[in-house]
Amino acid sequence: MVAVLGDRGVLRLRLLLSALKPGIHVPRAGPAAAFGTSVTSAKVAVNGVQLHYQQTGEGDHAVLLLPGMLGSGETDFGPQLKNLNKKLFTVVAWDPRGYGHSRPPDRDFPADFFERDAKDAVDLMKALKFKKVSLLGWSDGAITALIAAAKYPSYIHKMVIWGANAYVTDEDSMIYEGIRDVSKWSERTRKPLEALYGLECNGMISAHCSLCLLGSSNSSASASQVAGITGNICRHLLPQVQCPTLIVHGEKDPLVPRFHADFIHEHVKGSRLHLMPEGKHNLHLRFADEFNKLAEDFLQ
Ligand code: TYC
Ligand code: MN
Repeated sequence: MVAVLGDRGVLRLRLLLSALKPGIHVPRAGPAAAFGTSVTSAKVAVNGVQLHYQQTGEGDHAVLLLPGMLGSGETDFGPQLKNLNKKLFTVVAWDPRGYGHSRPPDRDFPADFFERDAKDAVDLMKALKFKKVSLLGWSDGAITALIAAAKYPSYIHKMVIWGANAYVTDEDSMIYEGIRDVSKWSERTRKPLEALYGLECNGMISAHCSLCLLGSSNSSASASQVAGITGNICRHLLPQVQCPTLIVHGEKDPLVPRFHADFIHEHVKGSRLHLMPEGKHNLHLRFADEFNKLAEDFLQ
């Protein structure tokens, strides 16, 4: 794993692991929380599971925040729940099934897990009675957002995505192999995930990796067969996206090379690409104010 990466790979891995550390925890709304700034937390039955979400703001414009692999609203979107404009937006951050507080059930990774997440996300917002929503998706959440926008175009208003890859190359596979073994992660990165998921997180990351490592010579044949189209995640769906789309890319992202953002930009009609020269994978946490302003301006 780490040995496979070489020096440059080890450096990127280290950068990645620092990017994976959880964001700011948003406290649950207490009875004394000031009106208009509180973050509420609830569960609703969607497609046979209890999906957990956090909600804040009272604006007319509904925005769904979609977290990354193993992520949840509270670990991935602290600064967005806290600071996105609450007069303009009603912000919902969801925990996909099997992640965060949307458990049980334990997470599984069928071949179509991104499509399943996309349907769950849309059906969650419909269950909450939103007529139309915008999406802010990070990494796996950005892939989910792309699929949702392609498959349910009439329901999606606008979309901001960052850290997505629509397909997998050998370079991606090498990066991915490097993060697969959780026991090699730093304690600081490993502990919060183990606190949330126990030792399950090993199996979860491994299962997620098996399905996404389709371009890798190390990937098992069965994983490629399960997912059907070698190396593809959602590239075939990009031409179907109809909503205004902003792609943000951190030029120092150690996990997702620039060509992925360029590819999505090229294949999503009318999309805009915004580069953040100092941004890494977690640019919305590290440069939260800049990111929030960018997203707010685009959504309006
Ligand atoms: N999509 C993963 C996430 O949600 C991160 C990741 C990106 C992993 C690219 C591997 O090749 C990869 N955190
Ligand atoms: Mn919690």
